Amino acid sequence: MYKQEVPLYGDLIDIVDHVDNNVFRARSIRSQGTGPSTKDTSHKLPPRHRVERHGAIRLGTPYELQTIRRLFAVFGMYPVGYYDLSVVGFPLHATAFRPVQTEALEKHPFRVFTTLLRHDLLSSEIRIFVQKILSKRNLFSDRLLELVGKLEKHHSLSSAETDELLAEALKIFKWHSAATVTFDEYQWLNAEHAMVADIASFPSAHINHLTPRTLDIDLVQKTMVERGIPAKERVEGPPRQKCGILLRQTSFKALREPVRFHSDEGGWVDRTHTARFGEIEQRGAAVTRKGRALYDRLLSEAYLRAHDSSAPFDEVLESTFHEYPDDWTELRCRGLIFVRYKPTTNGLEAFKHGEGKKGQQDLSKLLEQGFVDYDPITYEDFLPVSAAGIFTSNLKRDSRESFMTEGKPDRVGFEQSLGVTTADEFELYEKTQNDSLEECRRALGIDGI
Ligand code: OOG
Ligand code: NI
Repeated sequence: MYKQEVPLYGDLIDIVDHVDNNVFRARSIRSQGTGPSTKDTSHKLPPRHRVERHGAIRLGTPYELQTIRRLFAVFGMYPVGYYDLSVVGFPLHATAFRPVQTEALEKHPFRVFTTLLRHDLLSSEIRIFVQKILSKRNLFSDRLLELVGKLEKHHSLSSAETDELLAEALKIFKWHSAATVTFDEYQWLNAEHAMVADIASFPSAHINHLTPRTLDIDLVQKTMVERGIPAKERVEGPPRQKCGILLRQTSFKALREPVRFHSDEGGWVDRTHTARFGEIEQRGAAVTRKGRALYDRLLSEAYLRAHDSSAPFDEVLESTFHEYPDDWTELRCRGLIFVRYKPTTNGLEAFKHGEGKKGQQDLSKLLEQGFVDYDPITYEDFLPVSAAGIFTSNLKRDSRESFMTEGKPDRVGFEQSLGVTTADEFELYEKTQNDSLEECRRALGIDGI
C-alpha cells in the first residue's frame, strides 16, 4: 500500500536490494578460502533480511492509542519504551509497538513507532479546536472493533475473517488527500506545530514513513544522492564502526503532496501537505544502560564540539566516538552491550565426555576455553535523539538539535492514555541475555555459570 502511495519508497527498496546484494556478494568472495572466524557471521545474510522494517504513525487521542494497542496486540506487538519528543519542542510522546519474545522477533521484527499528541502542551484555543475535530474522527470501523474483540476473546478467526481484519486495519493507515479542515484552520494548526496539523487535519492515521533495514547504510545514502533522490544531508545515530551499536538511519525528505481542503464558501481548495517520507536503517548491537550512557555522553560532546568547529559534523562525530570501543570482546567485557551466549560444539563434546567439571563454572573461562561463544543481541528499538532528528530534518529545521530543551516527559500520563505500562527495553535485552546463559547451563549440564 505504501509503495503504491509513495512510489519513491519503491525506488528506495530497489536501492536497498541492489546495495545488499552487492555487499552480500563482496562478503561471500572475501570469506571464500579463508573460512569464517568464529564471530564473523557477515558472510551469511541475516535471516530476517528483506522482511525487516519499521513504520511510524501519529495519533491524536488516548482512545486512538488504546485501540491501536489492542489491534497491535493481536499481531503480537506490544508497547516497548517511552520517548519524550518535547525535548525538541514537539508536543508529542511515543512508544514502539514490537514483538518482544526472541522467537517472535526472529520470525518478523516489524515495529511501529507510535506517537500521541500531547493536549497538555497545546495552547488552549488550539486544544479546544483539536479536541472538537478529533472527537468526530473515527479511525476504526465497527467491523474492525468486532473482529479485534473476537480475537481477544477466542484467540482465533476464520481465514475469511482474517482477510477482513487486514482490510479493515489497513484503512487506519491509508493516506487521504482530502483534509477534514479548511485551509485557514490547517494553517492555524500548522503555526502551532506542523505535527498538530499533520495529526488533526486528516481522517486517518496515515503511515508517515516505512524503513527497511540495510547491510550498508552509507552506500544506500550515496546511491540515493547519485540517483537524484532528495536524501537527508547525513546519516543519524552513531558513526560507522566495525562493531556497530544501536542503529543508524537516514531518509529521503518528506514529499509535498496535493491535498484538498474545505473552503469557507463550502467547496474545496487545492493546496499541499508535507509529511510522508521513506527511511533506511542499519541495526547494530543493543547496548546496556552503561553503553547507552556512554553513547549519550559522546553524542552530546560531539554536538558541543561541532558547535565550536568548522569541521563537518560527521568528522567531529567520528573522532569523538573513538572513545567508544569497536571490538566485540571489549564491548562485552566492559558491560557495554548485551549478548546471547551459546554452547559450542567443542563445549558440548567436552562436557558430554565428563572432561568438564559439572559444578559452578566461570563464564570467562568457558569463553576462553571455547566451550561457550556469543553473538551481540540486535537493537530492536529507536533512538530518542535520532527520532527527534528524523522529525526535525523533515520539517526543514536545524537537524543539529540546537534547539533541544530540557523536555517535559510524562511517562505516567502516556501510560494512562495507553491503558497499560510500557515494557523497559533494557530489561527485555537483559532477560534475553540471562535466558541464553541458562540455556548454556542446561545444554552443558552444569550447575551454574
Ligand atoms: C516518527 C519518527 C521516529 C525513527 O525512525 O526514529 C522514527 C515520526 O516521524 O512520526 O520512526
Ligand atoms: Ni523511522
